[in-house]
Amino acid sequence: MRPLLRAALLLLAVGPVLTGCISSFEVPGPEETTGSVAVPSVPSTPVPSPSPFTGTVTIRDFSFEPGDFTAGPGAVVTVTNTGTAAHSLTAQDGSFDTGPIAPGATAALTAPTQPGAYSYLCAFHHFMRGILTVA
Ligand SMILES: [Cu+2]
Repeated sequence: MRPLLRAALLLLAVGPVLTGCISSFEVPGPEETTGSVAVPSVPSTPVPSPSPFTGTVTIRDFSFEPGDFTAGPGAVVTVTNTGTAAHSLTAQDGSFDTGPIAPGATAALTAPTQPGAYSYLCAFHHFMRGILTVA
């Protein structure tokens, strides 16, 4: 490609972008005057006190990571299945159950409100086990 033609094409590509930037600086949006900061929404945990575990349990083929974890009463735990088979995170006493989680899918698990240690397993693979401690 000839250098002159190349420069002209570059100018055509960049020109509208520069114009857009300049006009947006001249006209501030109404959201800039409110002072509030939008935070990306994460499922809020209706927990009366801060929970020591606020993260995510990741299911791999075939284990929970972490298998043993602690959550606050009623805390919402995100369970992500990164494996290639469907899994679940199911309390042995039936107090919580994500139901089947398809490969690549995410489920929300609400911890029991009663403090204690809850053994859980995968309903499909009973050798996949862990303990959710509510404290
Ligand atoms: Cu499983």
